[in-house]
Amino acid sequence: MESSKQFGAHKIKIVIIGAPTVGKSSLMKRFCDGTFTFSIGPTIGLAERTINIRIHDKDILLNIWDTAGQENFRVVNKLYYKNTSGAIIVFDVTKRESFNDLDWWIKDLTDNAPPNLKNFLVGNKIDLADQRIIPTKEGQNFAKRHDMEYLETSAKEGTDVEKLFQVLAEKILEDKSALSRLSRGSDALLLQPQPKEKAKKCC
Ligand SMILES: Nc1nc2c(ncn2[C@@H]2O[C@H](COP(=O)(O)OP(=O)(O)O)[C@@H](O)[C@H]2O)c(=O)[nH]1
Ligand SMILES: [Mg+2]
Repeated sequence: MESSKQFGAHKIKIVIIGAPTVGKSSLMKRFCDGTFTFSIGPTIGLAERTINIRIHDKDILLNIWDTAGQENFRVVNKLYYKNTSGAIIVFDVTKRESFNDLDWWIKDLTDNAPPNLKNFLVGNKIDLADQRIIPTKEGQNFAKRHDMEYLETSAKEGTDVEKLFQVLAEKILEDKSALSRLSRGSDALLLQPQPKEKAKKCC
């Protein structure tokens, strides 16, 4: 009997966390819709989107969770992190406080998410070059200390946003322990293949 795995698409859950206004929703919107809005606001937190991407000829459903304003009160609950395979931890390169907040977010992730995640540290808003406070090297060093990948993005210009989601999904798929979680968790269903023309569309 042929395995249904051959015909299904893996669903991978990732979460986006970080201080308010660093651009979490904007990164998700840029990736899912290819657009940018100057004021998104916490009330229109995008909650959860699923997008079909292809990695090494495999259809992958990337399920992305965005906070809906609860980060203002630092009360992201366990459900948010449940069955996640990776996290994007965002700071704003023009705001020192958002960089200082990273320790809190990493602790929240470690305390509440499954172990062995693939994580990316992201310095967003690099289009605001003249307002930059956090140098690339500082971001890189922080990421290295916490065993994370590092990338700088602009949700406004679209710089490296696609790369961020794509590479994170690739790293998750490469990791055997993350993959075993995929086939165990309730978020890790093997789904029917998506039609090709639907690739890169949120549902
Ligand atoms: N210049 C610039 N502004 C951005 C960027 N990303 C987000 N913003 C703006 O920063 C504000 C907060 O963005 P939002 O995505 O709501 O942040 P969140 O609270 O982390 O979800 C909004 O006014 C966005 O338009 C970026 O890359 N560059
Ligand atoms: Mg938001």
